[in-house]
Amino acid sequence: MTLLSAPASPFVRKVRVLLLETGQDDIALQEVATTPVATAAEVAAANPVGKIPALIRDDGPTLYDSRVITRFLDARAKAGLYPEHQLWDTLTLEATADGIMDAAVLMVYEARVRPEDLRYEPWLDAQWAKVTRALDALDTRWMAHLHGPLDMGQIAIGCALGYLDFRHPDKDWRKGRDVLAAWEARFAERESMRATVPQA
Ligand SMILES: N[C@@H](CCC(=O)N[C@@H](CS)C(=O)NCC(=O)O)C(=O)O
Repeated sequence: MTLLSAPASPFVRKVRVLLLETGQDDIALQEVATTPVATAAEVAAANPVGKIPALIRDDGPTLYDSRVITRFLDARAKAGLYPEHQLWDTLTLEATADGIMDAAVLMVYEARVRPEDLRYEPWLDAQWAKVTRALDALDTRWMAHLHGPLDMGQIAIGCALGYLDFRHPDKDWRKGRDVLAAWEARFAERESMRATVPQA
């Protein structure tokens, strides 16, 4: 199987961390360069909405959207990263992480892809407001879950926070969030996280 990937993508990183955590080393990574205004041909062929990651399978149709791929690979390894007893919490936490990534990635596209005279500052501010609301929710609702046994919600949050450091260091997401920052510092020490630090 082949994973269409990019070294900076936080959504791809979720899949790569899961692969390392579950010892699945039989999946090839194929790096692609794709943006909303220049979709790579292999990405368009694999995923009609033109996004990575996409998992091209030998034994069935291509899977896309990181949440579908991680669920598939977790089931394949019988790893239990979507534990039945707290499934809806794990999925909601993963959705929170994906929402942070969506907003943070869109902010990068706004700055890099959109011509300067077409940029709209209130839109950027609104994306960042989504991120800060989600971070506040982590602080108030999710810390006990984050400190529990490893699951896909934690992996996704680790990747989302890592992406904020990578692309939006000036925003200083740690400010006023000491507990979350301490959790992130510990989580970032995992071998799987160290091996997948985003690269430009
Ligand atoms: N919901 C998707 C989001 C994936 C996503 O936004 N990937 C970015 C790279 S980080 C992408 O492929 N962007 C290209 C585009 O938006 O056309 C997932 O979880 O896989």
